[in-house]
Amino acid sequence: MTAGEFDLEDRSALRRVSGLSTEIEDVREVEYRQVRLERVILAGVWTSGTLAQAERAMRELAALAETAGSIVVDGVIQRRDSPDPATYLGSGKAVALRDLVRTCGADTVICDGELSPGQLRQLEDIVKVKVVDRTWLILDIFAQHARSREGKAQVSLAQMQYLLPRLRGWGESLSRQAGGRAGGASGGVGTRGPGETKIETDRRRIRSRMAKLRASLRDMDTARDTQRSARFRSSVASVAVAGYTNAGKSSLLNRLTNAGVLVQDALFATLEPTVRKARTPGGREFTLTDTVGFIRHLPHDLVEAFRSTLEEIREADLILHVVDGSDEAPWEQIAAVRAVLGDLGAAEVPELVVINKADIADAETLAELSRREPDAVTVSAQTGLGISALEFRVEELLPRRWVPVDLVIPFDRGELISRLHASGRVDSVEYRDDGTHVIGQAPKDLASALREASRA
Ligand SMILES: Nc1nc2c(ncn2[C@@H]2O[C@H](COP(=O)(O)OP(=O)(O)OP(=O)(O)O)[C@@H](O)[C@H]2O)c(=O)[nH]1
Ligand SMILES: [Mg+2]
Repeated sequence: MTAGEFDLEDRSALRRVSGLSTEIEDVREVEYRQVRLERVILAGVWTSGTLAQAERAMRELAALAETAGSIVVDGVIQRRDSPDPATYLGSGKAVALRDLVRTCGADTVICDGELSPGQLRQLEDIVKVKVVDRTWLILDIFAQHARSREGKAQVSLAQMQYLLPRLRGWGESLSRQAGGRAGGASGGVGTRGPGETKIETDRRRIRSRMAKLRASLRDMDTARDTQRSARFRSSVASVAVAGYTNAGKSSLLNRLTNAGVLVQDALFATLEPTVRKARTPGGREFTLTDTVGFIRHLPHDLVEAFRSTLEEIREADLILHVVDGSDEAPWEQIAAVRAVLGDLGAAEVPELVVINKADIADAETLAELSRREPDAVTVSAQTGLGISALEFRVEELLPRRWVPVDLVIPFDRGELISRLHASGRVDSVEYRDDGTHVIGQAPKDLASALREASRA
């Protein structure tokens, strides 16, 4: 059994139990819209773009729902200029949706998009089953998949941020208070309903929980900074593997490094960045980091929560932007990924587009992709096609923070020559009476160590 398979079992077991991280427990007591759904109906509003795009969005929503563990029984789209401010779908369509819910025996409706607290509540009042939105669905998948302490804390934080304005009754109590003031009645303790007091308490509890989470995340961040700067001092170049969810980032990392990272035909299989050492064909060492996948409209709270993890991408020397070549419209994924990269301040990092899944991709799509992305490399992480060409491209694109060395190193400092082989380049070696005469290129810190040794 590989480590990956073990992860997988672990994960399904988690899902059966509750699919929640312990950190969120106190929020659940208040109101937690779990997406531990059995039978769901998807609902979308098609406001712009082509029908094909609208349908793709719904298929993606279905894939997300399935990843969260639900069975999709049906899906409906309504064409509208904009979602209904009160009920998301128009009120007539909302009633039709209620009938569909009844007929199918569905227990949840998932709306494509991010709904306001009011929209969620009002639509729920009509369809009479739980209503959640795409944002919550993604947050839920992240909660199911988070495994490290940091990942769990990040997801909890994003979930609480999302829940805070959506606590049941929250809207009503606010308007009650405002109404009281407008009517000239004296505000104050006596005029507040008992419900509000409870909500205020819940809100305070969540806020203080969030503050604690933020503080512990800051600590973890400091620890990672230390690791990162250690890596930086060693002048090892870093490559981040980024891209749309399910594009094959982990598969590529495995192919390039034999890392054994969990690969799954599921969205957001990877949440924790995995760092592995790799080597270019020329023998240069670099680090390769697997990262969380992106998606259209990645919930903003999640991007914020994962910002520190995603910093790996911003500080990389090179981004391998993995694209699923077998997708119907991979260029839409490319655009979505670049939008998130821009959001993260990583737009300036050199990017190499890697078109993956060439083994199952449609020839026309591949041709269209190479037309749009002429510098892209086409590979299959599965079959190994194009991988060595990719490795050579990576070698070319890695920055050379090296300085030339031409020195005689005493024989008892042979380890320095080995380090030069590993992290620099050796052009010639000649054994002389006074030591090893080596000519090559070395990262700065190694170059100074070599210089010092040659003086001794
Ligand atoms: N046919 C084919 N399938 C591939 C290839 N690369 C990856 N896959 C499949 O695509 C699915 C997703 O692969 P992953 O490597 O988990 O993708 P990822 O980008 O890491 O996904 P997340 O971590 O969920 O964002 C898996 O079912 C893989 O087996 C490929 O080159 N060809
Ligand atoms: Mg992955």
